[in-house]
Amino acid sequence: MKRVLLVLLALAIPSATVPLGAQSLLYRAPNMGGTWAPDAGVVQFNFLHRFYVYPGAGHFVENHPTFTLAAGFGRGIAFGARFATKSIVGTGAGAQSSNETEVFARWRFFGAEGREGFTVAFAPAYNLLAKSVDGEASVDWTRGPVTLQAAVRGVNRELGTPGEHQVALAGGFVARLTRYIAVSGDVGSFMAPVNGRSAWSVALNFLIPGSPHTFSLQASNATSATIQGASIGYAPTGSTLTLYGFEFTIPLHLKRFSPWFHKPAAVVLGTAAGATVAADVRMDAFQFRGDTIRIATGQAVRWTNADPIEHTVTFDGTEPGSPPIPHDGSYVHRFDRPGTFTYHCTPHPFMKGVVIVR
Ligand SMILES: [Cu+2]
Repeated sequence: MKRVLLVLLALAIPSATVPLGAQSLLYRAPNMGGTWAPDAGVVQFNFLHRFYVYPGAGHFVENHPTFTLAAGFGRGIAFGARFATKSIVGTGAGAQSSNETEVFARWRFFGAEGREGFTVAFAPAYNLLAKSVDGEASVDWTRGPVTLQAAVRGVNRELGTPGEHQVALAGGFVARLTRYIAVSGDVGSFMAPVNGRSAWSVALNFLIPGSPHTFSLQASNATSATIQGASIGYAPTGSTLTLYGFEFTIPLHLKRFSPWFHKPAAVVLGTAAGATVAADVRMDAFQFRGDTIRIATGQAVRWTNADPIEHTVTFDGTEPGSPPIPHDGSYVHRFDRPGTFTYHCTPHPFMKGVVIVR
């Protein structure tokens, strides 16, 4: 039993490390760009949603979402965009809109997200609302359960001000309490402070077991996750104004979508072992079509799965059954003794059939 547990543990560890190439929130504080670059062939979609509840009887809720979409091209290079629909970066002088869009590239030229030691990345960006060339240099340092992060940000035209050059500094940390839960926080500020409005955040982060997804619950005073948005708070430092929210990270492996474009090769499971295939049974719309089949001893039956999900042929007696049969796959089985062989589908036990062998 102990040995079984050890084997299970050994299997669990690699799966827990899956999100490392996928901007895990267990390795990045909420307002930090970090050093992540999706692996080649992976599109990363992050949904950050923060909201502010106005005090008073109305409890009016103001929403501040930021969508991040980035594609990995290998060698630590990613291209992406952020779109924030209600950014305070878009208020004040020079603002036409609260819709803030930032396009960026990131080159992680040293280390890897979540690896022990230092990781370094550079991210040039362009903020379309501010018409500003921005950039961020990020360093992460990981040792065991702790990751420390630092960033230097340059902004060519700061929005919400007369559009001056700006430099911001930011720092954050992540502490992993377990393999699945971490706490994180950060603070960042423009260095020629505008109303002293530094940005801060704290978060409780979760890896969703058995998935590549991470989720966080956050409090912050920043209204967008762009280089500019993550460097400025919604209210002067020292005020109690706090936005609450969450972030969800979704890596999409493009090869998962290949069935959209390529018909997968038909899989044939089992073997007739030289016998004649005397009957065909289609698995279609969660039914075995031809639910009673009559064959002679030494003949074989072929089941073909026409459904887009997997089915099995699992005998109720001692006759060996099939592994999961994929879409368009088939399973062939030879019956060497006479009898009545009832069977069902393991994932869908209401699917039933009979083979009568004379
Ligand atoms: Cu089934």
